[in-house]
Amino acid sequence: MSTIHLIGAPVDSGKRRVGCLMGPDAYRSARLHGVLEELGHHVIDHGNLVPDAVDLPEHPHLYQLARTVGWTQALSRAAASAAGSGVPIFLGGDHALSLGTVHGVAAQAAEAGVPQFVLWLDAHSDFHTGETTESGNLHGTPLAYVTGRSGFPGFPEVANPVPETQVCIIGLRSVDGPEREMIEASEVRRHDMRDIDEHGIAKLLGPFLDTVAEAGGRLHVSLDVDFLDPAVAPAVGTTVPGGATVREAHLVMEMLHDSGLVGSMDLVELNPMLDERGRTAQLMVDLAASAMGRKVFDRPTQRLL
Ligand code: B3U
Ligand code: MN
Ligand code: MN
Repeated sequence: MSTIHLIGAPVDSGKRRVGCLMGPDAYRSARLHGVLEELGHHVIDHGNLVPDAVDLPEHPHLYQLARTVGWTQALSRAAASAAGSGVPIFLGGDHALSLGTVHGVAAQAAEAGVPQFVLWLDAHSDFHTGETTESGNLHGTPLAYVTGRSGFPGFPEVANPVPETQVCIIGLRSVDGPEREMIEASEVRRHDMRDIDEHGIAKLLGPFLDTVAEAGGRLHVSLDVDFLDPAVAPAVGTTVPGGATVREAHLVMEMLHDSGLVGSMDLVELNPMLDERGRTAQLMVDLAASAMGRKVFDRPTQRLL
């Protein structure tokens, strides 16, 4: 059994459409704390973080740069301290929060002498830099930042970049042109929906988990709501049809639990304004429960909020 730190990260600065700031309370309303306790874990809810106050001039292209830098600083500190004493689960908030969480867990891993790996479950590759992003939305950039790319003015230095070979993205089906060029030239492992359809998701995830285990590594899992098909997870601003099924997502979570490798996790991009009777929040909580050890026969029948 583990100590689990629930850390609210109501980040809403990574894109224009607001609502993700309500995510942490939606997870609480869907009983995340109690569900994890019922699995035998020691669960501590640290409440919601606030961003550092950062004095940066408005950037001509990058939306809410100062606020996102402030979040990155605060989240990196919180992640580094929680990763040393249990499994932090970050309740988002949009995906810009991973600029900070991965920065922080990677710093703590480096200090502990453990290789840090990252599993990115997402329709998007989030591999833009501050220079390539067309939208200016920083939620589309965290993987480029934490792997050590340049083009992030005002952000903390990345002293412990995650090596590209230690990153795996699963679920891809929306990648912008410049991102595609960068990711194709990179050593990041990536699997799109076609790979899932042709091979089955277990065959994609299994070898990555083997690599983490062989390296004696620790895994950070970043779960974007849009990894899932919008038909089952409508509460997200950037819906992309053709996503993972409930079954595929649970299987991933169960394999993650069985591996014993998960050191930290982000639940991101839930926008409760767009939800239908809490079903997306509920599904995300159920997935987190599977990742923390709930078995298929223990899953409750669907209870809508
Ligand atoms: N690649 C686009 C869209 C996007 C990325 N992440 C999300 N949407 N959620 C961008 O704006 O960078
Ligand atoms: Mn994302
Ligand atoms: Mn996404």
